[in-house]
Amino acid sequence: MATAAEHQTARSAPDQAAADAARTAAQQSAFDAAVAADERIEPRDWMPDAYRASLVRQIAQHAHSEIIGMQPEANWITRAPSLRRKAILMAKVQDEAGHGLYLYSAAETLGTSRDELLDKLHSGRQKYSSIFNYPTLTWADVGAIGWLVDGAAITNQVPLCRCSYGPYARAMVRVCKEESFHQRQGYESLLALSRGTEAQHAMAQDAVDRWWWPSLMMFGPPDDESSHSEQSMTWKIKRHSNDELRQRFVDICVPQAESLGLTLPDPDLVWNEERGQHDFGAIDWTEFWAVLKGNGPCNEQRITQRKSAHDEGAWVREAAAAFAAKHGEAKA
Ligand code: BYC
Repeated sequence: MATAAEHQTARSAPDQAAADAARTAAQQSAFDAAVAADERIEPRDWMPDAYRASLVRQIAQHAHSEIIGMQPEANWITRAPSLRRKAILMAKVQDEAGHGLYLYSAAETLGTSRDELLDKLHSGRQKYSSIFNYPTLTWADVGAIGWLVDGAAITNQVPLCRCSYGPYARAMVRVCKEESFHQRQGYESLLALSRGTEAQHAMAQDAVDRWWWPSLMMFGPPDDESSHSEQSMTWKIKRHSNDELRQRFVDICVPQAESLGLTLPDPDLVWNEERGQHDFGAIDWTEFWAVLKGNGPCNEQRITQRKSAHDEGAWVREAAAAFAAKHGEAKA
């Protein structure tokens, strides 16, 4: 026979479940209302598990792109053609490390540690941008990356300054300011080459020929193949679709290429009077998916180098942890 206490428990369990369900429904409504009103969701606010997971996925991929993105450009630091160019390039590469730091910190506010994310990057369980799996063959590639890759990044990231998740949106404000400087230095460097000798002009054109299409792929798959866009736009993580941002980028680049005296490698690129936008040629999505699967020209090299940099930096992390422990003891 059940005791009085057992009766009490049996009675209260369904009540408890109903109370929990009502609380979750109220939290969900408050979250939906905040998103609809363009308010920011902050780390201590209630949020749906799927919203948190999608943010961690996107922020992690973004953070990984920043630190892997240091490699192709760092390749040219020792061979920059002047002290001025070297100083600018070093500052830019250092900025990218800083962007990684802001982004890993934003992911930490969602309860995911940097160690965990790096582990997923190193074991291939998380992605980084496809663009960084292409090689930097000449000095002009540094200019082309600044102009096109940072230009694409700005086009994609300015709307992220209005992302519904506060820490990510605030990190993006500073990142975008720095990316603007990066884009201009790339443009200026390419302009110098384009107006230089015939060989320098040809080098600039060759770099643009190689980086144009991969830059368009940075915006992600076409809308009808983008698995996350619709939900991310409902949550106001993303404000525009992949195709919308890609189109915006093409329209921005065409007049800039003209000013640079360089040609964009697309015979189908033409102004469409009716749409008020440029039409452009078909993107090779087979190449994009192959790069994502790990079969780009530099995938293996990038991850190998990243892992060895991580291993070689172990002593720094140990020293920092020992210092923090000692500092903590002294305070106590
Ligand atoms: N590369 O449903 P979708 C930079 C993945 S670097 C690799 O459209 P979403 C910089 C996507 O993750 C630029 N993967 O996804 C640094 C998803 O796979 P999972 C980095 C890509 O998230 C140094 C699947 O394809 N910027 O700034 O709605 C120097 C389906 O895609 C790519 C950012 O990361 C790609 N290009 O939209 C210079 C910005 N595209 O996760 C510059 C923040 C798609 O299901 N991120 N995938 O395994 C975003 O805005 C969005 O995540 C994306 C993709 C637009 C990239």
